[in-house]
Amino acid sequence: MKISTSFLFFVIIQLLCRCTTPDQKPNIVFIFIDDMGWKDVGFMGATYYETPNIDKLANEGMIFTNAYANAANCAPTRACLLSGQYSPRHGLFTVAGSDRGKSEDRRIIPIKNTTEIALDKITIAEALKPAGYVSAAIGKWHIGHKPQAQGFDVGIDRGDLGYPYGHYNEDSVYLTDHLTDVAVDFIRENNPKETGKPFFLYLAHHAVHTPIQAKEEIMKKYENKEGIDCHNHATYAAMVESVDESVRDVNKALEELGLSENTLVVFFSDNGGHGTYTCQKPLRGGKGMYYEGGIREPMFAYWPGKIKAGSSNDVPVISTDFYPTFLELAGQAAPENYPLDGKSIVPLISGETSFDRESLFWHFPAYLEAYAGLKEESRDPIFRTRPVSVIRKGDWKLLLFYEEWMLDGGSDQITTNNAVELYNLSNDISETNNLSNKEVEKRDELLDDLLAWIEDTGAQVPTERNAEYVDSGL
Ligand SMILES: [Ca+2]
Repeated sequence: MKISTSFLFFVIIQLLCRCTTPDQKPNIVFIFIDDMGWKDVGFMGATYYETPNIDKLANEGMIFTNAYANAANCAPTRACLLSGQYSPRHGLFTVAGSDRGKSEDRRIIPIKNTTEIALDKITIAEALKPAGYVSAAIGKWHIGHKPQAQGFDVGIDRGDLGYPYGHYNEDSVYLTDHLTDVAVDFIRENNPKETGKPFFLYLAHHAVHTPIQAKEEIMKKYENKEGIDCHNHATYAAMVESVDESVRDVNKALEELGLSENTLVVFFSDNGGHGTYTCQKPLRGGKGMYYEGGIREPMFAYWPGKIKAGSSNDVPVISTDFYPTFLELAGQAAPENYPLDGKSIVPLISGETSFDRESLFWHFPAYLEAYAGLKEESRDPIFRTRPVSVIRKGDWKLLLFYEEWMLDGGSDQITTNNAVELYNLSNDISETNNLSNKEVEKRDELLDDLLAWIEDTGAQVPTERNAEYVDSGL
């Protein structure tokens, strides 16, 4: 076998790194994009959107093809990720009120939403503190009490930088660039080689969330480029490209400081892409829906020398997994008497291809009104979703809709009340073939597991009929 000189060099460097920094805990850089869909990046197959820097890191790390957000919209996914808990435990189910849309269109009374993580929750920043980490939350927070009240040493959101709304401040500085600069400054000022302390950087961009605003000079390129299917919005594409530049600049800072070999970089998004501007075909739906397009996310993990370059993993993972993952990397035990719903993915990034976990769950006892785009992909044209709980077990996915379940006879009428949808994702990733009346055994198995989980977590479920509802004949 011929061993190349570059490989030998790589091995020597690895050995040197290990010899010189035996106790160095890894830095963690979590790059969190807002509303970026599964297919919105090159490494997931996009060709209209250009993300060469993101793709480079993805292809030199491990791509996760079945990575899920805990929810189909912003705040609950963030709350789950930062608290390490599924939404029934913290009550943050949605953004603002759970009763969106018109009352006359809602058959059932949704569960009241909480808009902030309680201070007695132990966030990942609080849990990492005993391991000596300096933590920064830069960018979108969205879950109440400031990051500094939840264990972060640094917390800077757009309000602090002069962006009351939108992606430009009054000096015409673009928010994605601004947040990147703040993140790079944090890395430089907290270089572990100087401070002796590892860092956890939670860089949560406001891009590519509405309002869709981008930098003129990038936009021009896309205006002259032919779109493909629903990937054709020049401004949106330019927002995506600014995110790509951010990843480039953050990684460049790590390289310049010689930190790459001791830093895990994770790239992730909080929910599916906005149906008005993009789509995730072949996945069904987008932001706000509990079909795959609303919750499956682009994700990679990059760590040169530790994570095998060019690898991919199709094991289902979910945003609550990051908390125990980061704790394991930090060599820090989980907080006592504090349930964590995720599972460390360290074995997966280390090369294992299976995972001892049966199922993933979602609970969304709320309404999200429809908006332009993808209306034909939701269950009905009025709402992106109605109150629903979801389980994915193996290749199977079941959605339980509470209006029909609670008001139309529940399990007694299950074959006719349309309360349950069952899909086999292995041959129906687009969720077009509802098998709930064909694969009855599988349906009942998943339904039993889902109901048991609802009971275990004490999840509140909607039960009360809405007296203001008017049957529109849908
Ligand atoms: Ca979002």
